[in-house]
Amino acid sequence: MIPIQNKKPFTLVLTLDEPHRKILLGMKKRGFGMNKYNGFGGKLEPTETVEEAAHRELWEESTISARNMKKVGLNLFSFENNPVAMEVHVYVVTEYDGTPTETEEMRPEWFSYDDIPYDDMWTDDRQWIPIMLKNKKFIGEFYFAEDQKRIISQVLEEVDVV
Ligand code: 6OG
Repeated sequence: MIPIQNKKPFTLVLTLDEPHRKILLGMKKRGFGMNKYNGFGGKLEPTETVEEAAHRELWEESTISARNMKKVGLNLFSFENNPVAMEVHVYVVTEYDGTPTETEEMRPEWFSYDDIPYDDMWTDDRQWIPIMLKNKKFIGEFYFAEDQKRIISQVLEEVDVV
């Protein structure tokens, strides 16, 4: 168990085009996770709720505005020799306004559910994204080696309520 004072909240939004079985990912152009595809998200501003932050980050990084948003998962990421864990709240969006557009942080790109670029993503993603795409909810805990690639230990469960 990771003590609560050492967890920092983050958001992560996956936008799905369900009729066409496509997922919107962004190539991260800078900062933590640079050169990896991921959903859109980030840290919370001091006065916002997690969901408000999820909407704002999606807008700031892809220029789309979510019309719906469903909480589907919670991932706790910790790294060897780093006392602060990331508590990442995962949301799915299926309806939005606007067109995904490249920003300073992200280059958006649609991928078929059958062609998700897991080799260019965080190592944990290939484990929980398939659960999410089956419309299931999950809670995960991943402890990474210092190289930020190898997962030393993990727990991942499907749940009814996140
Ligand atoms: P900024 O530094 O851009 O927020 N994030 C992760 N996402 C996945 N899929 N796997 C991980 O495994 C992750 N660690 C962090 C949370 C960082 C963004 O990256 C996500 C945030 O959306 C370790 O503010």
